[in-house]
Amino acid sequence: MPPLSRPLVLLAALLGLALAVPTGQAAASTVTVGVANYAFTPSSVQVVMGGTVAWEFHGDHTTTSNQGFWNSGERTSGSFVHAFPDAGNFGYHCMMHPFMTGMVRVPMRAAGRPLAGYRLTWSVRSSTPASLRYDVQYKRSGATRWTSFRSATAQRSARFNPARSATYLVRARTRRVGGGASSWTAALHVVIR
Ligand SMILES: [Cu+2]
Repeated sequence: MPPLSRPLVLLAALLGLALAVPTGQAAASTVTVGVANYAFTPSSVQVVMGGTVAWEFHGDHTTTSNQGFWNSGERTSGSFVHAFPDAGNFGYHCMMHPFMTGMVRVPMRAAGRPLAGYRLTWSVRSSTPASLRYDVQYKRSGATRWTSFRSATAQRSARFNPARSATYLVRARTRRVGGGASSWTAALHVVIR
């Protein structure tokens, strides 16, 4: 390698690293979780709406949603794949070893601009099944109380453009009709001008 190219390689490596940090933190479309040694590894994962989680079994366990969204049943090998089209934080456990717990985080989305408002999306399904509904809340940054934006709605996205200029936090969760709800997503920050 010519000596002058070396700083360039270093620079490229540094730039690559800088670019890799946000990419690494962003939600992936497919994530693999190991089920072995009485643990889910990693125990908390994030996927984009519409992404999938594949649990790979090594030993006798289950992956079981805390709210009945999915249940692999007992498995000793192979993988169990589940899709996550809806926003929420979905806790789960192993039925045989309740101390084995995990979380799948599925963020909601906001697309838009401060002056034009945003389209919030909390599900990427093409239709909402009768068994599912969504809750969406917002609050101004610094406010203590959340305000309902949509409650038990079958809507999967909506425009968000409040009259008052502020930074707003928005969050969503998915509920099973007649059953439990996921935990709320992490708050998404949107600036309205
Ligand atoms: Cu187990």
